Amino acid sequence: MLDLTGKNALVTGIANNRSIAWGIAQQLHAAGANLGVTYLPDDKGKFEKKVRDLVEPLNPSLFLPCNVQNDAQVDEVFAAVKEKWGKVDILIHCLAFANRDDLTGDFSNTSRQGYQTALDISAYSLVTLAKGAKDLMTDGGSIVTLTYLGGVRVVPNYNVMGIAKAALEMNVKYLASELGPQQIRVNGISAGPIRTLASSAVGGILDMIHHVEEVAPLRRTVTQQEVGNAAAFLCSDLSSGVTGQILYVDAGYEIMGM
Ligand code: NAD
Ligand code: 0WE
Repeated sequence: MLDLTGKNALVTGIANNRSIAWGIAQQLHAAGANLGVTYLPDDKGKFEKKVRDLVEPLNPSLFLPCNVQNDAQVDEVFAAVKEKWGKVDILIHCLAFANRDDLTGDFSNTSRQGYQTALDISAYSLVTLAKGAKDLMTDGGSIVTLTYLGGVRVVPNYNVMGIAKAALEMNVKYLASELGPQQIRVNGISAGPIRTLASSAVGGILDMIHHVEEVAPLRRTVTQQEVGNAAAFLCSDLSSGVTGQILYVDAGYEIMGM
């Protein structure tokens, strides 16, 4: 049985009710986990209110601002986790960002600044969050991140995000190797395209979704709930022998060559 009762789970990356992180948070909650939620703060606090109202039914015992580009804010998150929970069992890393201009046109036009931003927010952030979490994972733990096929193969316009996902997937392996002796497992889920705030801002996403619906073995795309179920599995003892892996939750699309 998939049972996460007594587990403390820190979930990053919820922006709205379409977020993959929201799908994951709901499944972790359904499996009995105690939730902590971080959100990206903005000047007007509109984002905070929206996410706070959304997650309220899941009774998170922690609700904290965390811009992963802000080291002090990351430190404050883990200080609060230590004070409130004493230990953490699960870390969900479910965030990415590249400048919009860098997700269209020629990849060779990517600026140094754009490259750094994408890699910093989308890949380095897993390293810094894992560093904060590992000392609090005193009973072992599970770290799960979200990746995409564009980090392994060329997907038109994914551009610098593909390089960030390639780095993220190697972060998974190096972290799994380092943290394994402490019984901390680190895995990634490579999700197929899903309509979310981030993906809907991308030109042509609907065409990509239709392509997957025609070509993927299951002849459809996947849902936030299906990704959430896979995450719950990777966070539970059912996957106790699995670390350093990328699990494709993509309706089978990745196996196809033609
Ligand atoms: P989303 O827009 O709902 O989530 C992205 C999150 O990143 C948001 O909550 C946003 O606040 C957060 N974020 C951005 N910059 C941040 C920063 N500096 N500090 C902290 N948080 C920051 O979109 P999503 O599609 O749910 O994306 C979640 C993850 O899933 C991403 O890693 C994305 O690459 C991955 N993914 C998405 C798809 C898809 O098709 N939607 C497919 C595969 C993988
Ligand atoms: O990882 C992602 C989305 C990542 C993303 C999206 C945006 C749009 C808005 C990162 N940064 C931004 N910045 C913005 O300003 N996906 C896997 C979804 C996605 O994005 C694509 C895709 C797919 C699929 C971009 C191009 C091609 C395909």
